[in-house]
Amino acid sequence: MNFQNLPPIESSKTLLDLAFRRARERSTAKKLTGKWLDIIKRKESTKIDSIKDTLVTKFLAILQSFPKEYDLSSFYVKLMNLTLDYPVYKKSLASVNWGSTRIRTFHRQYASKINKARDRQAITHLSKEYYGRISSILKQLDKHFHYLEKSRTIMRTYPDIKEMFTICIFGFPNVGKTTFLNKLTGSTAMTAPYPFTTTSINTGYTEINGHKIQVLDVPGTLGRAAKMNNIELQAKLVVDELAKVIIYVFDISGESAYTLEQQEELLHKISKDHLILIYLSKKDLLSQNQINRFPHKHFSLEEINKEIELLVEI
Ligand SMILES: Nc1nc2c(ncn2[C@@H]2O[C@H](COP(=O)(O)OP(=O)(O)OP(=O)(O)O)[C@@H](O)[C@H]2O)c(=O)[nH]1
Ligand SMILES: [Mg+2]
Repeated sequence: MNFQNLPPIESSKTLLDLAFRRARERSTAKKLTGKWLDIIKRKESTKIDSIKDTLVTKFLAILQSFPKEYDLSSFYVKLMNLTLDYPVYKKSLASVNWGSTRIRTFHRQYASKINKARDRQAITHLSKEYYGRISSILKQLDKHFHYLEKSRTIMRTYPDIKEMFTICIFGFPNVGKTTFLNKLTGSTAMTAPYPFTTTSINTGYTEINGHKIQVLDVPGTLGRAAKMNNIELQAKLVVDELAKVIIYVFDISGESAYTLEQQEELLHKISKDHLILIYLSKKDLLSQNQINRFPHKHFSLEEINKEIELLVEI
């Protein structure tokens, strides 16, 4: 599922302004002839049709493009539950559906009443009543539109994950995770000499012995259990749910500002449930002595490739 193309959601006021403006334009577009009362009826009918059409079309676009549970893999359902207030999200979509039905019902009722009206005053009165009802529906929907728009901005940061053998690159900020992703997969994700460069999950792909492999570079996490932000939550879910192997990147060059002990603590946390391969980055900045003193078994890029080759065959 590609979450990048979800349409932006306007406020109730913007939608109403648009619907009324289009209605005015449509009702004055054609010069009508015939009996005076019929002309008024046709003008008003055109307006109320146009308002219904504009709004229902907009609502349908929302309902068709915003994902529902049955459209998604369990990973994305969990991701939505983790990063959104999922019951509120579902209620907001249900409310848009309710709004669409109400607008069509009112439209049918008022179209019929206007058609039967006998004088200009009655038609004007009915039109005003219809506009009032539509405005009231839109007012009730405003908070739901607002929540869907907020959800959209969160969903836009979701990674485009495929169901295939997945490796995660993990570690503290600025240790060289994205640089390693680029080396492993030949991708060109952005790297920079400061922490938190990667603000959403980078994906790269590589092929080993005919097996396609997805490599996810998750943003530098500080491994805080509580109060994780949206991206940290995504990172944790990716690691917990998808990773067959984690490549844990250590930086002991002093560039990343985290001590060996801090990096070991995070490694310890994730080691319990995962298969880990340690990669020592920035070796060009280290002396042979420093490398020798590093207390963990670590793998070069070529060795990591070989290990993955073995794992993917299993
Ligand atoms: N000298 C040297 N610098 C490296 C190496 N690997 C990464 N760097 C540098 O370290 C800095 C951080 O690298 P990134 O790959 O952006 O680090 P990251 O872990 O993805 O950082 P965040 O996304 O911010 O968490 C960049 O300036 C890289 O050029 C390396 O092997 N040697
Ligand atoms: Mg990065």
